[in-house]
Amino acid sequence: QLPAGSLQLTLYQYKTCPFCSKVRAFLDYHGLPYEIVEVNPIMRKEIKFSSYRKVPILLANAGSPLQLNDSSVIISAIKTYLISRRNSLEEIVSFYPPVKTMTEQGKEVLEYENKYWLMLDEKETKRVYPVKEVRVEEMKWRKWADDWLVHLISPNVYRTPKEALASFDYIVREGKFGTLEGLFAKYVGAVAMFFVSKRLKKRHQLRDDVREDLYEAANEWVKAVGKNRLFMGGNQPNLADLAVYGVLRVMEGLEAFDDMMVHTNIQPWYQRMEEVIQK
Ligand SMILES: N[C@@H](CCC(=O)N[C@@H](CS)C(=O)NCC(=O)O)C(=O)O
Repeated sequence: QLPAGSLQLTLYQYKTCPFCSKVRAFLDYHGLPYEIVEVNPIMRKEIKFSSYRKVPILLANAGSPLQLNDSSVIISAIKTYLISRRNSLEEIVSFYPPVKTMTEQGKEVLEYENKYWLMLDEKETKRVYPVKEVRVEEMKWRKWADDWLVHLISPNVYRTPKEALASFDYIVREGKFGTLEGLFAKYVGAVAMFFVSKRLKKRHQLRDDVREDLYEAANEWVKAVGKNRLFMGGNQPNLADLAVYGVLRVMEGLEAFDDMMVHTNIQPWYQRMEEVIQK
């Protein structure tokens, strides 16, 4: 583990963004201190310094300043750095190069190679992943959190006009908005996202009742963890536990979250996650 104070971290985020929440869950669980810069989602002045236009962005200083983009790259790179001090953080980050790819919709996007892979040597791998299967499983479910679970959020939290308004009320309350801006964002945002969420529902082929997909996902996760361990990582969460928890957490306080707690088996695992992260 790191000697205290040797990694200076600044997280640029929207508080209610699932990718940012995932990074916070990871940093909090590992006891890494960091500063937060809440980004105003309308002007995004705070991240004008960056050519990468999304959040989260993590500025890391382990001797020299370095910008890390993409939640899964951030998590894999820092985790690698915590386990193995063979390479500088800069070298580790270079193992996750951005590549241009096409989405199914024909849109050009940046993806990061190897983003679920920790850059460990044989000895470190044995220590962290005593059997190969747990490494494969962790990667599979981290990817599932990014590629499936996150897509269930918008259709669920903007499902009805009332829910869309409640969601935006929460986003504005938690986020960084000017007074007028916030009022504007709340009503215009809620109406816009109500319609956008219908499009997202179609794009990701969710069922008509989007709750069904959310419940199924939650139960699928609980089933994957199984009855014989507290977390997917065993007695302690692994990166998949942290990812799933980080994503689901952004729905806290909203109807979709309460419904999920009532109608699925996820609560005991979720509470265990809350406990280990608060510690
Ligand atoms: N793959 C990225 C996705 C990040 C992302 O989509 N962030 C959203 C906020 S939830 C964003 O910044 N969107 C602004 C934009 O796309 O212009 C990650 O895992 O960090």
